[in-house]
Amino acid sequence: MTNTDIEEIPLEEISPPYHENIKEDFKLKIVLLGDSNVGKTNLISRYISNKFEENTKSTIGVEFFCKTFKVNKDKIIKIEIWDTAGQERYKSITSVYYKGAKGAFIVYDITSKKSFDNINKWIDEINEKNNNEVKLIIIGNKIDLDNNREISFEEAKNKFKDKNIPLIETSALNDTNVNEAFESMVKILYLEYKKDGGKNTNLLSEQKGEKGINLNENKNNENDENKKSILCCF
Ligand SMILES: Nc1nc2c(ncn2[C@@H]2O[C@H](COP(=O)(O)OP(=O)(O)OP(=O)(O)O)[C@@H](O)[C@H]2O)c(=O)[nH]1
Ligand SMILES: [Mg+2]
Repeated sequence: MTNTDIEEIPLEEISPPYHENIKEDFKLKIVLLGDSNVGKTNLISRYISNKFEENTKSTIGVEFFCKTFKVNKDKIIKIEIWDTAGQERYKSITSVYYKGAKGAFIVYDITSKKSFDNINKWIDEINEKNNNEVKLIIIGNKIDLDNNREISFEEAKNKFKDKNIPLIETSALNDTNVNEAFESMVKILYLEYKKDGGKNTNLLSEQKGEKGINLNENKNNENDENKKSILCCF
Protein backbone atom coordinates (compact mmCIF):
# COMPACT_ATOMS: atom_id res chain seq x y z
CA MET A 1 0.00 0.00 0.00
CA THR A 2 1.34 3.40 -0.89
CA ASN A 3 0.56 6.85 0.32
CA THR A 4 -1.14 7.59 -2.99
CA ASP A 5 -3.45 4.57 -2.67
CA ILE A 6 -4.64 5.90 0.63
CA GLU A 7 -4.97 9.51 -0.45
CA GLU A 8 -7.04 8.64 -3.47
CA ILE A 9 -9.83 6.91 -1.57
CA PRO A 10 -12.75 9.37 -1.29
CA LEU A 11 -13.91 9.96 2.26
CA GLU A 12 -17.10 11.84 2.94
CA GLU A 13 -18.05 12.71 6.47
CA ILE A 14 -21.71 12.34 7.38
CA SER A 15 -22.22 15.19 9.80
CA PRO A 16 -24.63 15.43 12.68
CA PRO A 17 -27.60 15.18 12.81
CA TYR A 18 -27.73 12.99 9.66
CA HIS A 19 -25.34 10.40 11.05
CA GLU A 20 -27.96 9.35 13.62
CA ASN A 21 -30.33 8.00 10.98
CA ILE A 22 -27.82 6.13 8.91
CA LYS A 23 -27.16 2.46 9.45
CA GLU A 24 -23.49 1.76 9.30
CA ASP A 25 -21.93 -1.15 7.42
CA PHE A 26 -19.46 -1.50 10.22
CA LYS A 27 -18.11 0.19 13.31
CA LEU A 28 -14.51 0.57 14.23
CA LYS A 29 -12.80 1.27 17.47
CA ILE A 30 -9.65 3.34 17.29
CA VAL A 31 -7.57 4.11 20.37
CA LEU A 32 -4.86 6.65 21.09
CA LEU A 33 -1.98 5.52 23.29
CA GLY A 34 1.24 7.11 24.36
CA ASP A 35 2.97 8.72 27.32
CA SER A 36 1.27 11.38 29.35
CA ASN A 37 1.57 14.91 27.94
CA VAL A 38 2.30 13.94 24.32
CA GLY A 39 -0.96 15.54 23.16
CA LYS A 40 -3.46 12.69 22.69
CA THR A 41 -6.42 14.60 24.10
CA ASN A 42 -5.61 17.70 22.06
CA LEU A 43 -5.23 15.71 18.85
CA ILE A 44 -8.71 14.34 19.38
CA SER A 45 -10.27 17.66 20.34
CA ARG A 46 -8.61 19.29 17.32
CA TYR A 47 -10.04 16.58 15.10
CA ILE A 48 -13.51 16.37 16.61
CA SER A 49 -14.22 19.97 17.49
CA ASN A 50 -11.34 21.97 16.02
CA LYS A 51 -10.23 23.07 19.47
CA PHE A 52 -6.89 23.24 21.24
CA GLU A 53 -6.25 23.87 24.92
CA GLU A 54 -2.99 25.27 26.24
CA ASN A 55 -3.35 23.73 29.65
CA THR A 56 -5.18 20.44 29.41
CA LYS A 57 -5.52 18.37 32.52
CA SER A 58 -4.12 14.87 32.29
CA THR A 59 -6.78 12.42 31.19
CA ILE A 60 -8.10 10.15 33.89
CA GLY A 61 -9.46 6.89 32.54
CA VAL A 62 -10.91 6.85 29.03
CA GLU A 63 -13.52 8.55 26.89
CA PHE A 64 -14.67 8.10 23.32
CA PHE A 65 -15.94 10.24 20.47
CA CYS A 66 -17.77 9.23 17.31
CA LYS A 67 -17.70 10.11 13.63
CA THR A 68 -19.47 8.64 10.60
CA PHE A 69 -18.07 8.41 7.07
CA LYS A 70 -18.94 7.14 3.67
CA VAL A 71 -15.73 5.63 2.37
CA ASN A 72 -14.91 5.16 -1.29
CA LYS A 73 -18.57 5.93 -2.17
CA ASP A 74 -19.11 2.42 -0.91
CA LYS A 75 -19.49 1.68 2.79
CA ILE A 76 -20.75 3.62 5.79
CA ILE A 77 -18.26 3.40 8.61
CA LYS A 78 -18.76 4.66 12.14
CA ILE A 79 -15.64 5.15 14.16
CA GLU A 80 -15.21 5.45 17.87
CA ILE A 81 -12.07 7.29 18.86
CA TRP A 82 -10.96 6.40 22.36
CA ASP A 83 -8.78 8.75 24.35
CA THR A 84 -6.78 7.02 27.07
CA ALA A 85 -4.71 8.21 30.00
CA GLY A 86 -0.97 8.05 29.48
CA GLN A 87 -0.16 8.13 33.16
CA GLU A 88 1.11 4.83 34.48
CA ARG A 89 -1.19 4.89 37.51
CA TYR A 90 -4.32 4.62 35.34
CA LYS A 91 -2.99 1.78 33.25
CA SER A 92 -5.12 -0.89 34.92
CA ILE A 93 -8.29 1.04 34.04
CA THR A 94 -7.35 2.11 30.54
CA SER A 95 -5.79 -1.10 29.28
CA VAL A 96 -9.18 -2.81 29.61
CA TYR A 97 -10.39 -0.55 26.82
CA TYR A 98 -7.61 -1.48 24.39
CA LYS A 99 -9.44 -4.69 23.67
CA GLY A 100 -11.44 -4.76 20.45
CA ALA A 101 -9.49 -1.91 18.87
CA LYS A 102 -8.99 -2.28 15.13
CA GLY A 103 -6.74 0.73 14.86
CA ALA A 104 -4.36 2.45 17.25
CA PHE A 105 -2.39 5.66 17.13
CA ILE A 106 0.77 5.49 19.15
CA VAL A 107 1.65 9.08 19.94
CA TYR A 108 4.99 10.56 20.99
CA ASP A 109 6.16 14.15 21.42
CA ILE A 110 8.95 15.12 19.01
CA THR A 111 10.52 17.19 21.81
CA SER A 112 10.65 14.23 24.20
CA LYS A 113 13.04 11.39 23.48
CA LYS A 114 11.60 9.52 26.44
CA SER A 115 8.14 9.46 24.90
CA PHE A 116 9.69 8.21 21.65
CA ASP A 117 11.66 5.48 23.44
CA ASN A 118 8.46 4.26 25.05
CA ILE A 119 6.64 3.67 21.76
CA ASN A 120 7.55 -0.01 21.61
CA LYS A 121 6.11 -0.49 25.06
CA TRP A 122 2.76 0.96 23.88
CA ILE A 123 2.83 -1.15 20.74
CA ASP A 124 3.34 -4.27 22.86
CA GLU A 125 0.46 -3.29 25.13
CA ILE A 126 -2.05 -2.85 22.33
CA ASN A 127 -0.88 -5.92 20.45
CA GLU A 128 -1.06 -8.07 23.53
CA LYS A 129 -4.73 -7.19 24.02
CA ASN A 130 -5.63 -7.72 20.36
CA ASN A 131 -3.59 -10.66 19.08
CA ASN A 132 -1.38 -8.42 16.95
CA GLU A 133 -4.30 -7.62 14.66
CA VAL A 134 -4.42 -3.88 15.21
CA LYS A 135 -3.50 -1.48 12.42
CA LEU A 136 -1.03 1.02 13.82
CA ILE A 137 -0.06 4.56 12.90
CA ILE A 138 2.67 6.37 14.80
CA ILE A 139 2.17 10.06 15.41
CA GLY A 140 5.03 12.43 16.26
CA ASN A 141 3.13 15.38 17.71
CA LYS A 142 4.10 19.01 18.50
CA ILE A 143 5.97 19.82 15.28
CA ASP A 144 5.25 23.47 15.96
CA LEU A 145 8.06 23.11 18.55
CA ASP A 146 10.62 22.23 15.89
CA ASN A 147 13.35 24.23 17.67
CA ASN A 148 13.15 21.89 20.63
CA ARG A 149 13.02 18.75 18.57
CA GLU A 150 14.79 15.71 20.08
CA ILE A 151 13.72 13.18 17.45
CA SER A 152 14.21 13.84 13.76
CA PHE A 153 11.67 12.61 11.23
CA GLU A 154 14.41 10.45 9.68
CA GLU A 155 15.27 8.78 12.96
CA ALA A 156 11.61 8.01 13.64
CA LYS A 157 11.05 6.76 10.11
CA ASN A 158 14.04 4.45 10.29
CA LYS A 159 12.99 3.01 13.59
CA PHE A 160 9.64 1.79 12.23
CA LYS A 161 10.50 1.14 8.61
CA ASP A 162 11.14 -2.55 9.18
CA LYS A 163 7.90 -3.00 11.02
CA ASN A 164 6.08 -1.28 8.17
CA ILE A 165 4.24 1.08 10.49
CA PRO A 166 3.19 4.40 8.96
CA LEU A 167 4.48 7.53 10.63
CA ILE A 168 3.00 11.00 10.52
CA GLU A 169 4.10 14.19 12.22
CA THR A 170 1.41 16.52 13.50
CA SER A 171 0.70 19.62 15.48
CA ALA A 172 -2.54 19.72 17.41
CA LEU A 173 -1.72 23.35 18.20
CA ASN A 174 -1.28 24.47 14.58
CA ASP A 175 -3.71 21.93 13.18
CA THR A 176 -1.09 20.33 10.98
CA ASN A 177 -1.83 16.86 9.62
CA VAL A 178 -4.39 16.03 12.28
CA ASN A 179 -7.22 15.33 9.84
CA GLU A 180 -4.81 13.48 7.59
CA ALA A 181 -3.79 11.14 10.39
CA PHE A 182 -7.34 10.21 11.35
CA GLU A 183 -8.54 9.95 7.76
CA SER A 184 -5.61 7.74 6.81
CA MET A 185 -6.52 5.39 9.62
CA VAL A 186 -10.16 5.17 8.49
CA LYS A 187 -9.04 4.41 4.94
CA ILE A 188 -6.51 1.81 6.04
CA LEU A 189 -9.20 0.08 8.09
CA TYR A 190 -11.62 0.27 5.17
CA LEU A 191 -9.06 -1.47 2.95
CA GLU A 192 -8.59 -4.08 5.64
CA TYR A 193 -12.34 -4.63 5.78
CA LYS A 194 -12.48 -5.08 2.02
CA LYS A 195 -9.60 -7.50 2.16
CA ASP A 196 -11.28 -9.90 4.55
CA GLY A 197 -14.72 -9.49 3.00
CA GLY A 198 -16.11 -7.70 6.03
CA LYS A 199 -15.96 -10.73 8.30
CA ASN A 200 -13.71 -9.49 11.00
CA THR A 201 -15.46 -6.29 11.95
CA ASN A 202 -17.79 -6.95 14.82
CA LEU A 203 -15.86 -4.68 17.07
CA LEU A 204 -18.07 -2.83 19.40
CA SER A 205 -20.89 -5.10 20.43
CA GLU A 206 -19.23 -6.10 23.66
CA GLN A 207 -18.86 -2.47 24.62
CA LYS A 208 -22.22 -1.11 23.54
CA GLY A 209 -23.61 1.45 25.90
CA GLU A 210 -20.27 2.30 27.44
CA LYS A 211 -19.18 5.88 27.37
CA GLY A 212 -15.79 5.38 28.92
CA ILE A 213 -14.68 6.86 32.19
CA ASN A 214 -13.29 10.35 32.21
CA LEU A 215 -13.37 12.80 35.03
CA ASN A 216 -12.08 15.63 32.86
CA GLU A 217 -14.30 18.05 31.01
CA ASN A 218 -13.86 17.00 27.41
CA LYS A 219 -16.77 17.92 25.20
CA ASN A 220 -18.01 16.18 22.10
CA ASN A 221 -18.71 19.17 19.94
CA GLU A 222 -18.89 17.79 16.42
CA ASN A 223 -17.81 20.83 14.52
CA ASP A 224 -14.66 20.14 12.64
CA GLU A 225 -13.53 21.99 9.55
CA ASN A 226 -9.82 21.45 9.67
CA LYS A 227 -7.83 20.78 6.53
CA LYS A 228 -4.07 20.99 6.19
CA SER A 229 -1.46 18.98 4.40
CA ILE A 230 2.03 17.46 4.08
CA LEU A 231 1.99 13.82 4.71
CA CYS A 232 3.99 11.09 6.15
CA CYS A 233 5.64 7.93 5.03
CA PHE A 234 3.72 4.79 4.27
N1 LIG B 1 3.13 23.09 21.40
C1 LIG B 1 2.23 22.09 21.40
N2 LIG B 1 1.68 21.70 22.57
C2 LIG B 1 0.78 20.70 22.53
C3 LIG B 1 0.40 20.06 21.33
N3 LIG B 1 -0.50 19.11 21.62
C4 LIG B 1 -0.68 19.16 22.95
N4 LIG B 1 0.08 20.12 23.50
C5 LIG B 1 0.19 20.50 24.93
O1 LIG B 1 0.76 19.42 25.62
C6 LIG B 1 0.15 19.27 26.90
C7 LIG B 1 -0.43 17.88 27.03
O2 LIG B 1 -1.48 17.69 26.09
P1 LIG B 1 -2.60 16.58 26.29
O3 LIG B 1 -3.40 16.55 25.05
O4 LIG B 1 -3.33 16.79 27.56
O5 LIG B 1 -1.69 15.27 26.46
P2 LIG B 1 -2.17 13.76 26.70
O6 LIG B 1 -1.31 12.92 25.83
O7 LIG B 1 -3.63 13.66 26.51
O8 LIG B 1 -1.77 13.49 28.22
P3 LIG B 1 -2.47 12.43 29.24
O9 LIG B 1 -3.93 12.67 29.22
O10 LIG B 1 -1.86 12.72 30.58
O11 LIG B 1 -2.10 11.06 28.78
C8 LIG B 1 -0.92 20.39 27.00
O12 LIG B 1 -0.34 21.46 27.69
C9 LIG B 1 -1.18 20.76 25.56
O13 LIG B 1 -1.58 22.11 25.43
C10 LIG B 1 0.99 20.51 20.11
O14 LIG B 1 0.73 20.02 19.00
N5 LIG B 1 1.90 21.53 20.20
MG1 LIG C 1 -5.16 13.18 27.73
